Amino acid sequence: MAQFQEVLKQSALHPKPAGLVLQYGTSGFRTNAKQLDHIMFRMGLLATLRSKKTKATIGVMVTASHNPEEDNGVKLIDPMGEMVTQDWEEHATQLANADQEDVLTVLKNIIEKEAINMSQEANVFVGKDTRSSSASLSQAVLDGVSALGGHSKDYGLVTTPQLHYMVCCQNTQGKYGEATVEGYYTKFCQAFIQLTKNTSNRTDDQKHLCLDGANGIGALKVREMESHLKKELQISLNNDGSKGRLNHQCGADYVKVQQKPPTGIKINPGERCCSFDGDADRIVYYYTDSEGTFHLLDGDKMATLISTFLKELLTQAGLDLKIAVVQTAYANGSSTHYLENTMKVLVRCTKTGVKHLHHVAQEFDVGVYFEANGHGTVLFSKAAEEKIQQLAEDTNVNDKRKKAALLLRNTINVINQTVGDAISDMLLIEAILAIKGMTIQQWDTIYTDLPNRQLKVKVADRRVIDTTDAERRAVTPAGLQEAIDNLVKKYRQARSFVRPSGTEDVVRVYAEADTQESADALAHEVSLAVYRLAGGVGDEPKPLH
Ligand code: G16
Repeated sequence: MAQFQEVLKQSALHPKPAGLVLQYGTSGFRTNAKQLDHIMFRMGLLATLRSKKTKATIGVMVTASHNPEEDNGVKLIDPMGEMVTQDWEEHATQLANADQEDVLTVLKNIIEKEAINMSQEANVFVGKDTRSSSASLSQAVLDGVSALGGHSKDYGLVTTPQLHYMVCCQNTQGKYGEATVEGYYTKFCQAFIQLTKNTSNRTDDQKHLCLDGANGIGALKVREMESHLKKELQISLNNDGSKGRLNHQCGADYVKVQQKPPTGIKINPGERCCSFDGDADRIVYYYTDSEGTFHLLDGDKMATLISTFLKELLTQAGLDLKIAVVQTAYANGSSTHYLENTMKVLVRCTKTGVKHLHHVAQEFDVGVYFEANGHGTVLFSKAAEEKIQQLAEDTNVNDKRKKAALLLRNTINVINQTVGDAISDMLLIEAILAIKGMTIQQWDTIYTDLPNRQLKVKVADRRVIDTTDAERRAVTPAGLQEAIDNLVKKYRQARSFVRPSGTEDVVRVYAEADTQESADALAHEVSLAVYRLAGGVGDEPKPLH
């Protein structure tokens, strides 16, 4: 076939470095940008096949999100805007690692296995973040699409959730919104303005938000969006990319892991602030109090605020819909305890990666899912949306129920249900705080986090660590889980687990306990156990204090 000849020809222009093996990780391939050209070309090929198979538009986002500037990566987006399915992740890994001369064979195997009709049209949307490597890497994706005769649309610089939104809009014939960045701003900002319009006593302080854009794409897009907010939200934008480096001592990951404010930002006591990550799919909030103490409100606090708000509205609306919160092992023990015991909400735990949380959240009428790192959103089942819509239009219900239904309807419209989205989450949180007349300090006191610490350990091959029970227990290497269990016993209210990262070449260590000193000591001791039992490289981990 002429198409295959073209693939062969083009593939030779995007050669794979000899011996390089990469796995499809937590959210696609991710490593130093210099090693990714062939991966991008091949993901262009794969997205074209996926489009032919699903008879729908597929998305390819070039970004390494929270990783350092010199890394890059790729995320594949399925027709409804969700992450690509797990069986296609396997195809992706095979295609990515095929030797140059085997690319066609692997491609043909996928075509045969998936019974793809090669005469079916294909359509692929491509987007990229602000990394300097993203321009040529996204061109490699476009080359892959055209080599197989697919159509593509290059959205250029967009946030990851914006591209998810575009794909969903395109495949639902505009029912979810218009597949343009303007359409995105219009949809979410209008819903925000509707939600906040009757919050009459909102002060200027409440309308003002300090934002750290991580020197990335989120900053550019917030600038673009500002006029749509009609001054109902006034954002002071810091780390907008004009000076600092992407994710360097700033951004949601830095703030969450380091538990301190980003550099390049002056925070007044009590001021409400938030940070986006490098591709604006994560957000965390924070403030400093009058004594200068830093307070972090992470994904768990957001999940709690949002689920409380939704539960109250559902009760007021008299709608019997099942709501659940989906978390990962990183969720602070206090948040799970509060949700289960005070809020009486069903809580489920999954492996790290929004792709896992998203699927579990789909099992409920209203599924609120958040990773502690600030990656999350809310999913409403079709039936739940219909019930809310019917009630909002019903002329025979009392004012209280009607008001709740209208608020719920606008809440649905402010949420990007395709994936966790820092911009949409920010608008949702700001609207909830405005409606509840709540300050960030009041939100913070809903429950008190258990002190915790996250560390990274470098090992020769992080795949020697295998986990079970939603990553809460290590199965290999031998003796590691036993060592962790013994260390945890030394501390009060303690918990710890380890897992190989799916986005960085490290093992992540998490520990929590009744005091910060204990959490730090436990995290360090568990890091040492990982270093010794899982083949640590470089210097032994040092104590934090
Ligand atoms: C990605 C995933 C998140 C995950 C994070 C860290 O985020 O989308 O679900 O929590 O990686 O994963 P890991 O601990 O496996 O490195 P992002 O924002 O970097 O795309």
